[in-house]
Formats: sequence, structure tokens, C-alpha cells
Amino acid sequence: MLFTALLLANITAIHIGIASTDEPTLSVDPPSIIDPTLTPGKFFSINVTIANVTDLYGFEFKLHYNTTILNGVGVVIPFPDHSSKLSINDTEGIVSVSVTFQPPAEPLTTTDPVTLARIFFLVTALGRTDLDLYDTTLVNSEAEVIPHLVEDGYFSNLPLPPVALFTYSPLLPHVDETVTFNASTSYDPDGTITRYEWDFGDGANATGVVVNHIYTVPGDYTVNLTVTDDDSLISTTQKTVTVIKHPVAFFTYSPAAPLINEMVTFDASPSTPDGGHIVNYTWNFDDGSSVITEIDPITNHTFIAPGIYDVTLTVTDSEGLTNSTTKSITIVKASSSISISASPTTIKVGEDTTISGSITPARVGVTVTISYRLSGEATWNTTTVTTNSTGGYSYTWLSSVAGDYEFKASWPGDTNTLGDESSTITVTVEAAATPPYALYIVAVIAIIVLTATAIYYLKKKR
Ligand SMILES: [Ca+2]
Repeated sequence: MLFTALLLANITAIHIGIASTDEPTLSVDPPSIIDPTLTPGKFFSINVTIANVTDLYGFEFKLHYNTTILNGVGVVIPFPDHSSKLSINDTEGIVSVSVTFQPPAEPLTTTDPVTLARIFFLVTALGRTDLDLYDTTLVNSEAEVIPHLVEDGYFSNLPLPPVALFTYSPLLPHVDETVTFNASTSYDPDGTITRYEWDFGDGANATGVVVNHIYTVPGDYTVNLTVTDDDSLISTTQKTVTVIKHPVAFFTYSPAAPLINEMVTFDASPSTPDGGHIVNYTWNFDDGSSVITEIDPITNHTFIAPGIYDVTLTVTDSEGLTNSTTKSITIVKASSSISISASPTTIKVGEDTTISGSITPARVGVTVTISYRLSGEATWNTTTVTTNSTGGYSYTWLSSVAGDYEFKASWPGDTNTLGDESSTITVTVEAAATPPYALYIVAVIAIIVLTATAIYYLKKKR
């Protein structure tokens, strides 16, 4: 009668992988035996358990195993009052169990797993095998089939591969910086690691637990670590190492010799990011003005006082790296010129001449010093005049002594402009006026006539 029920039960057995249900579940416990120490000649056992069952009064199952690895050596049913049919077929690898409780046994009701059978194996070789429960049947005290789930088991005594793990430092290395790779966190669960091999992703390789490497080009590198254990099993892991490089700040400016209040153009476009791109340019003009940050590499600035300014450019790239460069810029005063002329340039003693000129660019109301001297004298006489509304000046000089006179003009400059001194011009002063030439001629003629007349009369007397 029980056997008849078994055939029907197969339909209701569902194999699942993970126990996460309140349904009756027939399981191999432990579900997985992975133990390289279970070498040939050793014994181990598994339990077949039932959980979440009510009113269990009989069960039947078969368990299949790989006979090249295991031999079934025994089955124990841990219930005192039952009848059973137990068999082990070591040719096909089948353990068959059929149990029916007998009075005075009570039906089994349990939530927690309860062992229905313990099965012993002898290990005969290295390998792996499923411990496959099938043809399972559960019946209650009324000989009714109890629907249930089934969970298979697994056995392996194969050597375990190692586990490859590594760290590296620094996490964001720069070009030409030493990067230390450390594989000491790698391990072998059933032995030891005998070899560490590194592929740095840039064509370079190394061996060893801890190795150093230097990248010379920025970029992303896939670093592979391969570890080998004492069973010659290998395992590989990889990480991407990003190598960065600081940008290089560089700028030009024009004009080369800027003047006060002259717009100076700064151009940072020759800066190079060396990986990524430059996201902004920060300028410190060293003149007390605000530090500015711009996206455009070109900016203009005007210095309002003469001096030497250490202009600093800082570039920031898309990797968050910065670099700075400084150039000393000399801001000079604008030059000026002062002209001079005399009108007239030749006068006689007692006459005057007008000394005039102008400052370029025009400077209004500034003091011009006019210096003059008789040629050959060591010292200059000076006088000052003030420029008019167009930057011109004028000075009237009255002569008193004949001779050649040198004149020059100068101004000292102002806050934004350098002063200048003119060239030297010459004014000729002649002696005072002489008697008229005609009168002189008449006098000479008269003398000649008188002389001639006198000679005539003297000769006539003889
Ligand atoms: Ca191993």
C-alpha cells in the first residue's frame, strides 16, 4: 500500500535550489561539501532531512552519486520504531531508502529540519558529484501523499583555486610617480600561493607579492594580477588604474613693455592639460586687484601704476589638478617729447626773440624749464614757464650782449609720463646798428674829392 502511494508522490516533488519556503522540504544536509581534505580513503556522511512537515509517517527517496568518486557504505535511520528497505547500489551509484513508521511511533511534525537518514560514503577519488535526491515520497498517517520540495546536495574534494586580490597606492597616481601594488591579501583556501604575476597594462610585467611600477603616460590602465597556488591552480583579478598628470601653465602677454594705463592682453592658451582638459584660468596680477578666474584663456588687464608685477597664472584641469606659473612684468611710464624753436633766430643786441615749443602728448599747466647760455659758458641760466591749454609754451627773451646763445627746454614728467629735454637750438645776437653804408660812401667820396682838389691846386700853383 505504501509503495503504491510512492509512485504518485513523484509528481508532487519539486526540486529547488534554495530553501526559502514554509513547504515541506526534503534536503541534503549540508547542501554542499567542498573539502579538498576529503582525500581518497576518507569517510564522510550526509543527512537527508525534512522540515516544515506535519503528520509524517513514512518516506522514500533515492540519492544518486558519482561512483568514480564515492562509494556508498551505509545508511542509518534514526527512528526507533519503523520498518525500512535500504539498499546501496555502488555500480549505478544509488542509495535507496524506504521507511514506514510503526507503532508506537508517533507521526513526525516539525518546523526545524529533522534527519530522516544518515548516509555514509567512502571517498575513492578526487572529483565532484551532485548528491541528487529523486523518487522522493512523503506520506502521512492516513497514507496520503505529502507534497514537498527537494534540495539536492553537492560534493567536491578537488583542490581549491587561490583567490587573487590586490591593492595599490596611491589611488590616483601621477605620471612618473611610483605606484606600489600589493597582492598580500590574496589567499589560497587549501594551500599556499606560489606565484604572483602582474601585467601593468602598459606592456610592463613583474612578479612578486609587492611590486612597484611607474607609468610615464597619463591614461587608464587595466592591471591584471594572476596568482598560482601549490596545486598549480590560477586565479586572476584586474583593476583599472587611472594615471593622471598635472597640467602645465604657460602664458604670453603683449605688448612686451606695457605702459601705465595701457591695456595688456594675457594669453594662457599655450597651457597644456596633459590629460583631460583645462577647465579654468585664474589670474593674479599682483597689483591689488581681485584674483579672477575665467574659462577663456585670453584676458585683458590694465596697470595703473609703474612697477614690476609678478603676474601668476593658475590653470585647473578636468582632473582637478592645478599648475601655476609667474612672470614679472615691468610697467613703465609713457614717454614724452618736448620741442623747442626760436623766432627769429638772429637778432641784434637789444632785440628779443620768442622761444616756444610744446609737449607731446600734450600736458597742460605743467612747468617747462628753459635753459640758455652764451656758447662756451659752463653754466646755464634758467627760467620757467607754464604750458597752455594745448600743451604749448612760449617765452620772450630779450638780448643784451652779442654772441651765439644756446637754448633748450625740459619738463620733469608726471605720474604716468616720463619727462623729456629738447635738443639745443642757437640764437645769434649781433652787435648794435652801425652808421648807414651810403653815408660812409659819401664821406669816402668827399675825402677823395677833397684830396684830389687839393692835389690839383697844389700842382697849379707851380
Ligand atoms: Ca589551492
